[in-house]
Amino acid sequence: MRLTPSLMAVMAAFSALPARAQDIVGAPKSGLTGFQPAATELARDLQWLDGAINVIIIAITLLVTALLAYVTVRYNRRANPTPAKFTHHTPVEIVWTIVPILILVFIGANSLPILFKQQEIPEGDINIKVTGYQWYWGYEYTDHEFGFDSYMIGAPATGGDNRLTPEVETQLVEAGYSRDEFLLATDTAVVVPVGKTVVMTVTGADVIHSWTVPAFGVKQDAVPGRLAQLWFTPEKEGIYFGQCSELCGQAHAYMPITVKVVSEAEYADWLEGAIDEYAGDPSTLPDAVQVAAAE
Ligand SMILES: [Cu+2]
Repeated sequence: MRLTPSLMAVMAAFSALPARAQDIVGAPKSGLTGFQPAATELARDLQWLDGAINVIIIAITLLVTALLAYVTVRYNRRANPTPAKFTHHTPVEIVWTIVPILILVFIGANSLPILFKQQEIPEGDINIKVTGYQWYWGYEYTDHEFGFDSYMIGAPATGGDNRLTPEVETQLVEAGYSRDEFLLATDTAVVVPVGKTVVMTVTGADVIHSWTVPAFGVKQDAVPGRLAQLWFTPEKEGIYFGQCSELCGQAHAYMPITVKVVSEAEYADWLEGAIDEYAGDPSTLPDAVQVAAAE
C-alpha cells in the first residue's frame, strides 16, 4: 500500500461525511437494460425523447417489413404472372413525401428544445471547474477557491493497480461502498446540494476526456485548451456515478466520477470542511464567511 498520510486524511475526511448515509441512486445495475433513473429535468427529457423516437422507429420498421412481406407474397411471379406496367401513382407519392416530412418536423420540434435546454447554460448556484487528466479528474470549486483531485478507489494513486484486490475491497467498504462499486467509486467526490443549479466548466489537461453522469443526462467532452460548460439541477439526494466517455488512453476505464447530492445543510458542512482541507483557513475566504454566517 502506497497511501500517503495526506491522501489518507483526504479519504477519511470525504468518506466520513455523506458516504455511509446515502443511497446509491445513479449506478448501472447488472442484468438490466435501459436508462438509470432520471435525476434531473435534462435526463427526463432525454429519456422521453429516446422513448418517443423508439416508437417511431419501431412503427416504421414494422410498416416497411409488412409492406415487403405483402408484395413478396402478393406480387411474386406465381401469384401475379402479368405485372401492371404503370410507373407513377401521384397520391402515393404525395403521401410518402408528406408523411416523412411530418415525422421529421415532429422529431425536430421535440428534440431541438431539449438540445437547447442543455446547451443554454443558466446562472449557476454552484460553479465547478472540472479538468480531465490521464487518468483522473480534478475539481475546483471556483466560488470558494479550493480544489481537489478525484481518483478511482483501487487506482495507483490510492495504492492499487486498477484491479479488485482484497485491499481495494476494504478501501471501498471504508468509503461507504461495496465491491459492486469498484470501477465507479472514487476517493473524493463532487458534492453538490440537492435542488441547486450546478454549472460545470469542463476542460482537459492532456488529451480529450468526457465528463459524463448518465442519471443527470450530461456528457461533455473535456478538450485541452478549450472551456465547455454543462449544467444540471439534481432533484434527489444520493450517490451518482459516471465514467470518462471519450477514449483517452490506457487507463480510460479507471477514471470514474462520483457525485454526492446532499441536503443544503450537509453541503454547507462539507463546504466548510473542504475549504479547511484544501484552501487553508476558511475565515480568510470571503465566500466561506458568507456560508458560515448563513448557517
Ligand atoms: Cu478520460
